Amino acid sequence: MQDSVKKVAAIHDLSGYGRGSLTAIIPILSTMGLQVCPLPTAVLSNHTGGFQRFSYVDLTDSIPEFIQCWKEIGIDFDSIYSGYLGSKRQVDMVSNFIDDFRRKNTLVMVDPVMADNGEFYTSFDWDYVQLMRNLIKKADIITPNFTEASMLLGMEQTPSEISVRESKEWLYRLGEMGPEITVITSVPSVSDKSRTDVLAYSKTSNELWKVDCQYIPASYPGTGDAFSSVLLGSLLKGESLPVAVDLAVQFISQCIKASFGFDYPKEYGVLLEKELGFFSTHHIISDYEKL
Ligand code: PXL
Repeated sequence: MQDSVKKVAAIHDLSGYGRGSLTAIIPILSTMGLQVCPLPTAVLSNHTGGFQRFSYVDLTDSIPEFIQCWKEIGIDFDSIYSGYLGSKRQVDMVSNFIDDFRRKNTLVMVDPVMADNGEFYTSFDWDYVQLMRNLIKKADIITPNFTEASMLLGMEQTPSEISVRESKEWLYRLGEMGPEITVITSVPSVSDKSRTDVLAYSKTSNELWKVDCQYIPASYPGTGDAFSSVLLGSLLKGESLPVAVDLAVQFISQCIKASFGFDYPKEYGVLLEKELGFFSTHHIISDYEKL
């Protein structure tokens, strides 16, 4: 018998400080009324974006036994959501996990976490991009940022701007690589250099959507994980794609606005805890448009 709370297998690292990966994903999805079942890929003292150093325990060798226990329990997941992986070997493990645990209605989201602002995160490289190209074939939905999207498309340099025609082409080409839905974040806006867009494409309905975001001159690590979590949670709760994207943009913008006025290091992350109440109030859909 199914229980009434949907379950998400969340395959990400646990970074003890900095409000990224599981420390953002768990509170967000839980507050949205979903059960998060974490499959930790690595344990870090803090994320790798901006601190002097970090400690790192790669959990690759523990994963097979971990998954075997889940198989023995017989857990049925409503969603499988992967992000920051702890080693290249883990990509195959995630791929097999999807094959083993996917059911008819399981929503598989792959966030190809590997780069931002035109650069790889520490310890990612072009071999990893190739592995991600294979993994996204199995995804229902992918959520690359602008840099990751350009890398998946094989561009050595991430462009600093993009026309509407080119961005549509990016979405179609990423769709051809496998996923049913492609969502690209942090796309530089054509019409207004002070804004960024989130673009979404659904292959079956052949529709393209855009939600634009006010630019705030600060980038906080972990907001990509928070964005994808709100998007996934909203889809699992039955929202349409444009509404789910819109809600994710609203939540992230609110988190950034709540944090920006305080003077503390950006690598500590947005003040997520102050904004989780967002999910207990009704939201007006603000700003999506068809491309
Ligand atoms: O937010 C992406 C992310 C996830 N996990 C770790 C990271 C980063 C980005 O820097 O370092 C460990």
